[in-house]
Amino acid sequence: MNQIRQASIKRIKKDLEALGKYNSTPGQGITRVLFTEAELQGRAFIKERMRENGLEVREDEIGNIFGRLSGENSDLSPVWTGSHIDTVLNAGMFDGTVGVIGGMEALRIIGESGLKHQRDIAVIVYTSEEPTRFGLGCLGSRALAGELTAEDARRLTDSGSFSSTDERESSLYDVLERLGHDASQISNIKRNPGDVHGAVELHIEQGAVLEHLGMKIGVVSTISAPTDIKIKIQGTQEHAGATPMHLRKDALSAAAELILQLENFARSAESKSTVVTVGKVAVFPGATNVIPGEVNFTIDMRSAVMAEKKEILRKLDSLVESVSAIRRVKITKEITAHDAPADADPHIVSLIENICQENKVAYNKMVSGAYHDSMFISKFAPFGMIFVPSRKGISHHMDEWTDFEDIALGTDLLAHTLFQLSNEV
Ligand code: HGY
Ligand code: MN
Ligand code: MN
Repeated sequence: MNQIRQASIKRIKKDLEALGKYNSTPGQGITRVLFTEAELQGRAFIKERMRENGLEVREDEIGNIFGRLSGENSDLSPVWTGSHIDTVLNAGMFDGTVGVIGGMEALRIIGESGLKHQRDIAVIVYTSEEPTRFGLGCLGSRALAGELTAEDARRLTDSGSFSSTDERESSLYDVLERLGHDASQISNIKRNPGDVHGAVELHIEQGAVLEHLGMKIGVVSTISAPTDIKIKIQGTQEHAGATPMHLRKDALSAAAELILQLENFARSAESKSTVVTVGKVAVFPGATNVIPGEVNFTIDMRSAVMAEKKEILRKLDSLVESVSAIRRVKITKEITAHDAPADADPHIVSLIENICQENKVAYNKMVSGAYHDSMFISKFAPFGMIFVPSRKGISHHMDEWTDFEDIALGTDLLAHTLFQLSNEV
């Protein structure tokens, strides 16, 4: 890589390990849930590091943090990079943080190169990429895309078990106000096409394709998008022994039928990117000798092909109808997110590919099975994503691991891509 100095493995390792210390479940993976003590401390750490790296720091009304490296011509639309520092429960150290720490390092080596770049370049911590606290992901990038309003923020509530101040349920709106933000202004942070010249996110792959291919770099073609559904099944709570089988309205058996059929729908879909998971099931009353009267479960469906998600939703509707009729249970369905897959910008993809080729870095063009903030950034800016490998494909787990050398290589490619984008005038 000419001119721009190589990313420092040592600095990247130090920053990732330091950020990893802000954690509410030490010894059991890393948990940094949105706006809890641990995440607020992680935010403060990143802001401090941004300032130490000579970046101008600001935060918007939903808590997106911007660290800006000024270019020669700040009137031009900027170039963005960034990701998230919030986590799922008992997570690993690299999901999201690689894009924030790597983004900071990329801006640092661009700045230190002394090479002139026209457009400002910003590294961003997007608020709440994970749905952990409020049940909906990508809150900060969704708001930037104009798809999250102050009203939505009032409607989104947590279970009350995340705020250190009191145990009652809080809305995103309340929490933002308590942090000193003017949550009524959320709708004003919306960006429009043309406001951002291009955005590139560095992220771990969270799957095992790169490792399987023996490659260190992935170039994302499309981001699979989630469709999240809540299912409630109401049967009849009765005695497990005295109730004859033909009279039962067993909510859990009905749920089991739906869940297995959903798996078949995904297995028989055309695209390999179409997947379905039921990750949360709550059974009431949850006693050994009582027929479950009520079951609530969540469906997390993903695909790079919107038509396949729509087809599975159609099949689910007719399955719900038949299971509720045959088992005489009431089944209600609430779709809480139905996002469209996002295609990476062909120009940015070829920019990243050219830089890989010039530097003889083997790469794999691939679909991202996980969703990312770039999915919403794509609504107003052309985007690209660079993947680095996840060991054994493990992610959303304390054993998540990516070699620091691989992160530094991804950072070098990111720096060159951002630098070239910032000189497109
Ligand atoms: O679930 C996802 O794809 C992301 O990690 N939130
Ligand atoms: Mn994640
Ligand atoms: Mn992530």
